[in-house]
Amino acid sequence: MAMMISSLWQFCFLSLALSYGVVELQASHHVHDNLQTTQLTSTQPQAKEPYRTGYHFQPPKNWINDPNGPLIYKGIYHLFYQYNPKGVVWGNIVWAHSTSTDLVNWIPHEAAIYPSQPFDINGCWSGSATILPGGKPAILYTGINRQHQQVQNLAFPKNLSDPFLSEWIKIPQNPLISPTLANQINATAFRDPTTAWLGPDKHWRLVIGSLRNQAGVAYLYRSKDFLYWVKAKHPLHSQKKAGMWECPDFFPVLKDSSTGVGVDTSTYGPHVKHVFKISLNDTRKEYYVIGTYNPSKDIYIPDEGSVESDSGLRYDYGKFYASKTFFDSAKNRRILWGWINESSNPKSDIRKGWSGLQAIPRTIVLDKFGKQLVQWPVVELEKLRTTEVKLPSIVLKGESLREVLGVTAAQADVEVAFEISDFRKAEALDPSWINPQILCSKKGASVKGGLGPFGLFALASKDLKENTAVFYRIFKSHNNYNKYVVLMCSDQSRSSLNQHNDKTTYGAFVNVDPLHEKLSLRSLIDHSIVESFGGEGKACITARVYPTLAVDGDTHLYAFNYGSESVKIAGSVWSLKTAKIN
Ligand code: DQQ
Repeated sequence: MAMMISSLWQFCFLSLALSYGVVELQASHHVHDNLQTTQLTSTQPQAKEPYRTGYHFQPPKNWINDPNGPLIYKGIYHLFYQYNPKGVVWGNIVWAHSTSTDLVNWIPHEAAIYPSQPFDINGCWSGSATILPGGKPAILYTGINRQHQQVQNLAFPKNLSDPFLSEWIKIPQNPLISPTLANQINATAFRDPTTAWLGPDKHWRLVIGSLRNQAGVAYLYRSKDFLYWVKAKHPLHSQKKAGMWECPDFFPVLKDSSTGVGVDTSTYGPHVKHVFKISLNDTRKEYYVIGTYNPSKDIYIPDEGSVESDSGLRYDYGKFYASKTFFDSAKNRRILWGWINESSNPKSDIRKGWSGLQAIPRTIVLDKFGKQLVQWPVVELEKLRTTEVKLPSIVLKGESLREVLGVTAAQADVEVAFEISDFRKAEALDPSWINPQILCSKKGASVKGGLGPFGLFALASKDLKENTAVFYRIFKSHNNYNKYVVLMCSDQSRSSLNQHNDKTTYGAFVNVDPLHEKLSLRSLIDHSIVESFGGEGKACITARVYPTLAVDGDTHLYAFNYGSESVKIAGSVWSLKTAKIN
């Protein structure tokens, strides 16, 4: 039953402490040869392990990374993912497999694709699913062959009447696409085929990520029959000095986003734009561009100003990598999956027995101005909501803090909006502050301002010694004083008393006009994850944290305003049930 909590708001003032510096670690799948078969001796999941999540996708134990080949078949959602069956660090990679009817609760199956043939004996790496005309699913994936070359292989379900698609057969013609001397493709940088799409000539196309002379490259291949693939003369896209492009994704989005509907990958025409996304191996960041695709000529042109470099758009400005979308034909929506990797070292991963999770699947559409994408957790997640604590509209005075009581603060869904009525105290944005992450690191949650910081202390200990702060600051634009720039930050510097983790602070500018719009914030809090959606999904930041005090029942949630100007806050917080996952 919903519970009014105005009486439950607790009020106090806080004195502010120092800001913290940035520590940027490259947390990714490094190769630890000596640890690849190291796992807990117990076959059971670590039931009491405090960092296990309640509703994020993860197997009971071991290493996971990229989401692979998501699809829907006969009403069942399938998620495959990179998995090490023998250990807690990356290695021995297979396609593990789980299914769901609601994208929230998942049941495990045997690995769908695992090394067994000369063309994938050293690993079954990432790839995608394509639903062929007639509804038959096909999986294209990268195999690491005997010579340690990256080649592209095809597999089909063994039994199409099995909605769980439990067994997959690799076709005897594999590998279908190989690096050769003639095509001058780097054999150790040629991977992660996309979902294929049909062009107007009824020929299939797909893209494979690569590296050529330090440039990131998305090689385009065409095929009449899905078996014999020919490399196109020109890549679909490339970028100088970008380094290896992993896990490319290429898909259409409707220009008119008002219905929230998505479209099949083989859709083109004047009513759609095309999104091209890459995962940058060198920085472990993802960027996407929005542009126009001419399927007759296979030319893709990003819109003016749409770049896949440092100033480019990202799905998520925190921990989120190797992502992939698929078209959910049952509900006409495009869904995005992404891998959240750990911020801890292999030693602690071995201790906890697992490493890596998938972010909550998100619907993804073009924003109404056509300049960026907007993401939102799939609506099915809301069925985990239990107790609702309504936050009636109240004014958070400057330098104040209020606790939200009556929810399970370690496992919650927060939806709030902030309103500002007086903008005079907004600080001017220095023209040199172009990098939001650096700005958030300089101006962490404890640095007082005019308009902001205001937001949430999630996964907080009672005394706030530990907290993951998700907040906004509003600046006056330096070139137009009637305009305001909204900065969203996720400050992990105090997320844990344990000093051995990556506590990088993340940041993003959010394209919201706070003069005329409410500034919303949704945060999915799940023990060791805070996945936040700012400006109704215009900027997302995922934090991976390991509190030592703010664990389970000792976890607290606060709303705060450390700016000198008051802000209004209103919304709801729900306790979330635990999903049945694997
Ligand atoms: N992970 C896979 C590769 C991909 C990388 C190997 C991205 O196929 O390029 O596990 O995280």
